[in-house]
Amino acid sequence: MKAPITVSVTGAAGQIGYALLFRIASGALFGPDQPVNLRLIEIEPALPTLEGVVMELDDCAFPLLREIVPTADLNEGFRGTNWALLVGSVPRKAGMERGDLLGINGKIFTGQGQAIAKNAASDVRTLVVGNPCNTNALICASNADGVPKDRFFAMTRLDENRAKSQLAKKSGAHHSEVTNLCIWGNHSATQYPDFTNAKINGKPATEVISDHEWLKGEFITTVQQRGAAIIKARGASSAASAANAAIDTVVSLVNPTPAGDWHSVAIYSDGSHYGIEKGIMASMPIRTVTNGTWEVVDGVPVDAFSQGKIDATINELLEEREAVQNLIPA
Ligand code: NAX
Repeated sequence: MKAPITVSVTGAAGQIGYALLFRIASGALFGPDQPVNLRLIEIEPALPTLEGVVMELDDCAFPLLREIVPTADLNEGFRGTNWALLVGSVPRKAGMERGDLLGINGKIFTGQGQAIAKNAASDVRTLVVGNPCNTNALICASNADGVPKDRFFAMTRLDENRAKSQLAKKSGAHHSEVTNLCIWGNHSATQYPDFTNAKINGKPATEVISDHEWLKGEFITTVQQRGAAIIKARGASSAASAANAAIDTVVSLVNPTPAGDWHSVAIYSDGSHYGIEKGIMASMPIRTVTNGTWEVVDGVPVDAFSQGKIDATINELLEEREAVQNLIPA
């Protein structure tokens, strides 16, 4: 039997947590022969709810699930962790400005970054889901002294999956036939789902879909506004699809990317790709080489239309960084 992989999940008693934990425990991240430990982190008031989730995990008797540790203590929660999935954050409340939200959540991620650096396994990788996820991930990475920046990621995979689904519906293809879909920039309403390089059954999406006005307009806004549309329809924000995207992200980071394709995830920009400034967490096309190594796919054509959209979303990330400068050690 293989040694277990330890996965820490913050916000474990929340709605994404509820959709995520049972899939991790059943083997969705690392396959059917890989045992897992779960370290579940919540704030004190949510511990009773978390206890109920733990009871349900127990009651599944998952063959792959070894240890479950529910805790409000960050040192305990990140001890020995190989994968930290940072889902928990404070939702935006009425009257709260964007800057307030950045500041409140930013403080959570300084502490979590420090605790990861102090307690996690030497191969730890961290995926931030809690919003504003790009800038939270930047704060976390910047406060995790000694952990290489290329081990931090922020989730834009839900946006990629949403975009693939929209292109599939429009073209009549199956969503599995849509490839090379990159989300650029921020996981926010400025994100750019790049249809200009997407392929459907190996052909450019712009050839398969002749309605270019739709691609440049409704397609982009549908993907950008999908989260809001789900809140309107369901009365609650996306949870199962977000959990699914977190699983897809990890699976794509531990398995080599199929030849010629890429996947979307926000990574720490080192300033050497696509003119994107150093020191922000920006989504771009990534390919995984081996479990633990990935690279930016360079040379993806960026036309003038795309460049305008990428500039807008990168500018937003720079503004967000400016707003939390005090939480990023020099
Ligand atoms: P919930 O409000 O259901 O759950 C959040 C949980 O986090 C709560 O149980 C809360 O007690 C916990 N929490 C708060 N502060 C914490 C802290 N300091 N340490 C540990 N736990 C803490 O939200 P849910 O629907 O699960 O969404 C979680 C986050 O994901 C939100 O920030 C949300 O905006 C974000 N999302 C990100 C997406 C993405 O694509 N990157 C898409 C879905 C989702 O909107």
